Amino acid sequence: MTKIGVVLGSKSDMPVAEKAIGILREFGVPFEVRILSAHRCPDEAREFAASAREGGFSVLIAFAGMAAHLAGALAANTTLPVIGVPCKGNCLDGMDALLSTVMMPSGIPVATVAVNGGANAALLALQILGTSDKSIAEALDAHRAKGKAAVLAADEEVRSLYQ
Ligand code: RP5
Repeated sequence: MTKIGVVLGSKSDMPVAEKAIGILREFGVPFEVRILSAHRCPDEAREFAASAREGGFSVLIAFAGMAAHLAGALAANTTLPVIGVPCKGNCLDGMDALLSTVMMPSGIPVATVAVNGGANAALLALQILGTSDKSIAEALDAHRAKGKAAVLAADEEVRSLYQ
């Protein structure tokens, strides 16, 4: 089966990446985790992206904070779908990373999720794979059904508490 690439700009992005890794484990989809900075090791980041398709990857998820150029730098070197996750740093509430990730020039798209949106990044990657893999599509339907059941159970609880 095809793999998802989980690429972090720094080890310090791991708490956000773990949200994605948890989802990918839950779905049992193969993935690989790398730490490759667009700024501190640009040659290695470029080489990874340029060889990702032949390396068996179908989608890349990039986690980076501050001047978050990792998703864009990967996208510049592959036509695989790249999902960018802006990570909140110590200042500016993640707006720095959000704008750096989302404001890509025309021709080089990055599908950007919310600041610290690791779970949605994994789900979006799975949805991309689910366009051609029926078992992943069915697992996504089951995941949605679980989310719906949790909300309806919470609704039932508050209604009984506050009637
Ligand atoms: C970015 O700079 C990384 O993705 C990280 O979010 C941020 C800070 O990196 P460290 O100084 O913690 O390694 O490139």
